Amino acid sequence: MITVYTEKHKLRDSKTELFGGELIHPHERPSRAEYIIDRVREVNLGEVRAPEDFGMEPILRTHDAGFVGFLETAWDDWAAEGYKGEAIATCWPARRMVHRVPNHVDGKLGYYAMAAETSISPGTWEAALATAQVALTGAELLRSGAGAAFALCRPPGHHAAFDMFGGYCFMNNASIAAQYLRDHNAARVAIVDVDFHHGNGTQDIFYERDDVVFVSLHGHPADAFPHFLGYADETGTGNGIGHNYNYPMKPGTAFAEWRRALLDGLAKVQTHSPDAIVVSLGVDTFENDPISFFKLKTDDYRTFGADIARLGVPTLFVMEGGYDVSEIGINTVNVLQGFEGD
Ligand code: 5XA
Ligand code: ZN
Repeated sequence: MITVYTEKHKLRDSKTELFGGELIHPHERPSRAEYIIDRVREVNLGEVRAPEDFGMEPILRTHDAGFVGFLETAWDDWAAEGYKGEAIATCWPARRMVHRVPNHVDGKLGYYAMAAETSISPGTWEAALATAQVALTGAELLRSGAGAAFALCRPPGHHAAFDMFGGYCFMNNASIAAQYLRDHNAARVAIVDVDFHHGNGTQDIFYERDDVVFVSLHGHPADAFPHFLGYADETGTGNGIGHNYNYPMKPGTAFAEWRRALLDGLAKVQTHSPDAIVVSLGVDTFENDPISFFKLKTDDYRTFGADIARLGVPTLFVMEGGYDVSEIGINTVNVLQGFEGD
């Protein structure tokens, strides 16, 4: 399996995450991707390839132009105010307030943020743009006939909605890839999100559509971020009714129960006969993950990689979360090896 990777992810190296009322060293840090690429090389998973440049057009098929323009200039606009720290949203268009885009960067941050833990720092835009190109390059590999590919994306993407960032995510890499596949001869695409957290951004982007099916397994929103989306009764709207499947699960969920949900979700995917599958691959389901509450073990990742392979559909894996950094490489690559039957 080809891995698409660029060192440009290192440009996303924020110093602060708002966590438990403190500004801490972020869980989402460059070493995550380094452990993964090291493991890819260690097991000789396959060629490691640099991304091609697809420009902005395929990104703007998925995200609001005003939002993308905001991300592009947010750090410079913030720095121009003379602020000393990293850019963090501090006020929102909450209930019964007006949803208009303000001029001031403080207002724009609140307008476009869905969570406050994610600071914008120098290099964030460049890294987010580069990782969207990683996802697009992976999608192009599938379009040109590959049975599988791994887009080693960082920063992650699945919380980024049409016009919102947060949850460590800026642009929705998996959705951008899925849209690219739709625009290049895939009539139907399924996105299977196995990250611990609900893929609220992906759900948002495709909620009204019947050409992109979304399946997400995640910590129950009553107990887990993003808290305000991811319930089982969110099944789609308009043409999208019956194309969104959420599997929220409770604290302490172990692999047997998680896998039952996965197999049910994969059976749903099969009923839609997709031409391609995009897997939002987070490994923060791991038993020792510091911010999550499922109990998957290292060998379980191989098992469910094989489960996904049994669908027999071209599959693009797109990296999302996972914060037990020393184990992230082995857990991630176990999925890919399980898929390949190694
Ligand atoms: O998949 N999403 C994540 O791993 C980030 C969660 C951020 C929680 N504040
Ligand atoms: Zn996650």
